[in-house]
Amino acid sequence: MPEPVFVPFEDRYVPAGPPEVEAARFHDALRRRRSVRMFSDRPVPREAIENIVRCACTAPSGANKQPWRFVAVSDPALKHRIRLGAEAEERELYSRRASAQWLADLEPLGTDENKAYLDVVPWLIVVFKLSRGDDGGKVYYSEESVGIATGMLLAAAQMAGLATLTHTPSPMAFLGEILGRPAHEKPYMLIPVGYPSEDCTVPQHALGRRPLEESLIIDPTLGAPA
Ligand code: IYR
Repeated sequence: MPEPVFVPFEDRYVPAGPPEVEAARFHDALRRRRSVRMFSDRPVPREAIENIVRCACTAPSGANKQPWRFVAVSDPALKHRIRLGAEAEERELYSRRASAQWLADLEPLGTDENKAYLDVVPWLIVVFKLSRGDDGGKVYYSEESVGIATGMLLAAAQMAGLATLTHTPSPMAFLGEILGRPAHEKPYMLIPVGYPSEDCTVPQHALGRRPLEESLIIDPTLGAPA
């Protein structure tokens, strides 16, 4: 076993302000993220997608195995095949698979099996979770690792002024087939990335967040959140 090597932690990110101010600033950007289903066809440079995925790849992962793959699609024919695959699964979901309760919970979102935005949006990022390393080696906490990376991807797109959607047509095997991915890559999420259309609307239902005290319990000795 090689000895672990430690190096000084020198390249630290030092923001201009104190943590409460910096976190509030970040929150002001993140709280305006919306799941968008009405996209513009306005192009997004490939370099923007590369930098957003770079951000995602900074995520921590079990034993630093980085058990993810991001496949970015801009080709119209490929996007269309993905749309057809997604719509086929969503048709099944809305007509058969979803319980009455699920359909009732979706009603305020106004979603249905029509996914026309998959043709319109300039980029689709398909996130895959690796069940094994590319060398066949083990990966650890891959669900958590890919979840964190995906969250960072959504935040990076938001900070770049771009909108996203966390789309999970289920089952997603069609994505691996269309994109010719190997068996150890499991489709995790389909994320359209682009600008919202001029006439974009978002469901009011999804705008609110619970009051902080319903999501955060602070050590009672410190009192209620401000
Ligand atoms: N995947 C479907 C249904 C759907 C499910 C949930 I949970 C949502 O929060 C939104 C949609 C679709 O995309 O229409």
